[in-house]
Amino acid sequence: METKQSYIIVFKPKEKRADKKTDKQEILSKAIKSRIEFLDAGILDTMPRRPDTSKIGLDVNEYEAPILVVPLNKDEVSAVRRNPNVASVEKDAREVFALYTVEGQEGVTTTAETVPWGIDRIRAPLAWDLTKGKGIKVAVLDSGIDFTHPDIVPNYKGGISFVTNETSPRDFNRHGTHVAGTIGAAMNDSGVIGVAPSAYLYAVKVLGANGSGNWSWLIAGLEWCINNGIQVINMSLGGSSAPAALQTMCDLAWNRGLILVAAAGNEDGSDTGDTVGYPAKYESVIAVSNITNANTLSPSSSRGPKVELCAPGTNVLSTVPAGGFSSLTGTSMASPHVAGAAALALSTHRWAPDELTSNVAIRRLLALSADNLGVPNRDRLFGFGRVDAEEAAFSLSVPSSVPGLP
Ligand SMILES: [Ca+2]
Ligand SMILES: [Ca+2]
Repeated sequence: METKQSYIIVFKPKEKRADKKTDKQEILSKAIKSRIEFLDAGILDTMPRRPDTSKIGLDVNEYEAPILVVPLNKDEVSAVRRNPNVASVEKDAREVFALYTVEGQEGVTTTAETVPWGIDRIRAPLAWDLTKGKGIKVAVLDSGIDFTHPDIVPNYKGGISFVTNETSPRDFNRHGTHVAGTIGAAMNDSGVIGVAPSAYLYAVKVLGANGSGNWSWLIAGLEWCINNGIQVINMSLGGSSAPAALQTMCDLAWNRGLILVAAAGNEDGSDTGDTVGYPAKYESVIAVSNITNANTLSPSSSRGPKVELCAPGTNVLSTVPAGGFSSLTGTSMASPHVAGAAALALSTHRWAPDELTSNVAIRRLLALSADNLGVPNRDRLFGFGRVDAEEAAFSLSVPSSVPGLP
């Protein structure tokens, strides 16, 4: 039997299809002259097992993002590519990676509750009198979260896994738990404290135990966020290239009002080059670079014109599974500082008029309140500057436009 591989098919919007009447699953089975069994990505949480998309199809059923993930052989790929209803056919691949580089200090013990240096540096504690982010829904698209960790338990509100063979959103790596702790480790007299210590945390597992994931899992995870009332998405992950389908889904989430924050990548590069990866590079996503305790760019951080903000990402202390704590380094550790700041800003503005509470407004607030580093104004190392959680939370006005931002 000819080997099949998983492909991601994006269909043209229904009004632009040659065949406007026929459903996309139907269009596909006509094109390849066989039937494929599909699972609906939106009802996966009721399934006992995760789908293996090398064997079974996955239907991402969004009107603005009609996507199927299906196992196809070479002839079938050619047939689908020729179909006038189809916008793109791209190989799914396990090319999404957790973006931490240096192995930091493991097994750190905290004697009293500790405020990690990055939380202080972005001035989050100064916002806590006014808000701790309670009720703001933040999704960690990652390797899962250890929801039994004492610093996570108070804020964990649920999750889902899109990883084949890993039904539970529990973290079997440690990356996701570390990222979650930076966003929202609880204020509970022990362990550490996150940027938004009362934010609601959701584990959307799109990376397996080894820290890598398929593009299709990330796409399905984004759809879950759109349909489950998530307000802020943190993606401490990515790759150096990505299928167009990922942009389709990020853009849809942004257009539905979600704030998307992602690690710029750990590709270093020259200060004039562009090494920002995907999804960070999309216009719909806030790309975050990694600074050290000395407010310099980490040598390992990606840089480029799409870097929007920078945040502490070097020797970041946070939670790891089994009730532990570790220091890790990478843009993976920087991104959740910005996601947490977004949660605080959303929280303080929640009763304000729409022009202050939309994702567009919060994004502008984060950029304008950032503390400049490097040369004046936006640059390709630090973006608009180091995120300032206090100022973003307290700002009362948002300009009608910011150059370079939506
Ligand atoms: Ca704590
Ligand atoms: Ca600057």
